[in-house]
Amino acid sequence: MEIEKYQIDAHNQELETEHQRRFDFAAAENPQVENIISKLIQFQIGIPSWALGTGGTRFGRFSGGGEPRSLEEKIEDIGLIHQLNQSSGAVSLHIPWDKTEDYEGVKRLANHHGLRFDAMNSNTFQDQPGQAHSYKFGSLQHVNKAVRKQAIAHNIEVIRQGVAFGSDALTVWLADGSCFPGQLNFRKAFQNTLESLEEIYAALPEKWKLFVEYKAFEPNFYSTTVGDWGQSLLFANKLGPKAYTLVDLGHHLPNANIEQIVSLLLMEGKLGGFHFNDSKYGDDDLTAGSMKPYQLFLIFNELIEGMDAKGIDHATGLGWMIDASHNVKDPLEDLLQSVEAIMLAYTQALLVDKEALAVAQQENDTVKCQEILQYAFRTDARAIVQEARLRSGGAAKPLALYRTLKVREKLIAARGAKTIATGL
Ligand SMILES: [Mn+2]
Repeated sequence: MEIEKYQIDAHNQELETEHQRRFDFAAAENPQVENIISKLIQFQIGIPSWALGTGGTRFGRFSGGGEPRSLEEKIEDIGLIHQLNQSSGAVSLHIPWDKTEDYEGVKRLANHHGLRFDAMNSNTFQDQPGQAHSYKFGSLQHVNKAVRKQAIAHNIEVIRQGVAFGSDALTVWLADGSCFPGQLNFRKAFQNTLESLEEIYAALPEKWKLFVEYKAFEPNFYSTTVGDWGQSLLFANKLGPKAYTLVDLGHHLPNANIEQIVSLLLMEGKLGGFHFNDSKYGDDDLTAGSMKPYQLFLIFNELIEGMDAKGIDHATGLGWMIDASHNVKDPLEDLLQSVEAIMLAYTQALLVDKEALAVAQQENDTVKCQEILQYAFRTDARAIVQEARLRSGGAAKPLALYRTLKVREKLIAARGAKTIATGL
């Protein structure tokens, strides 16, 4: 289904007086507001194809109904989100969950919804039917070269499919590691992984990027072969200029200072992409900004500082993607909330008085540094984000309109209550 333009217009008209009053106040308070709005309009966040169905846990999965049954329906769902918020103009695909033979048809559909193809994701953390070798003991790190070759071939196949879609990046996340001390020779596991990644890297087309994603633990519980940003950066540096580290917010040990990691990776020119989510304990994959909105703001503050220092374009310099999936929310409502939280954190970080902060840092005025950051963080940026969305043709309040139009009910009527999206 698609939302009609007149429905968005009617919704916006109803809220116009209230919005204008709130935006006028925000504009008066923040003289740089036009500059911020033009950045917000450019800023697009990739939606992962696997977040459109209800995620499961190892204990169970509770389908919400009306989930997309095909790649085409996933693209349509992202199109709905993008129609409402105008900030979700990209899709991140996962192979083999999103396998198709009709590349042109899928591209046409994405184009119709104003979507481009963000990084492709390979999968060597599950065995697929008919596969010769098992990934039970790893893929690119495996002690058996035949298993490594199979995993390399899969990644190269994902690149081939990505080329057909018009994507320009491959994200490699490995479940490789070990569950018990002594199970693995760390050095050999690293070297096998590096050799495998080198073969994948050699298959990258011109202008493609390889994102090496790290994760502290799970599914392996003793060691992970790409376990933290140091290991990812080692791989990226050894591979070459097309290889970058990808930071997933949920892939750190508790209380890790992610904003500092981001800052240093940017300094090294090795931060390639981002997976937004939030967590309380580990890789919880919760809605971005739902637990630690201040951390999200601090991360954006470092991102902007680092990108500006290097002259990197905010919208196109890095891959911005959501990676979330959980059990209890309507996935489309969850994604609308995540994108809103990301846009708010980005806006608040743009509001930071960077010159004053640099002076306060130079003077060791710790109190002032905190005041400057928290002044921006405590600014109500909602009307600014809303204004950017309205100027792009989106809805004043995407979530409210989604509910008013009974989108989920219509999806269930069209697709059925028992549909289950492919993926986790
Ligand atoms: Mn991720």
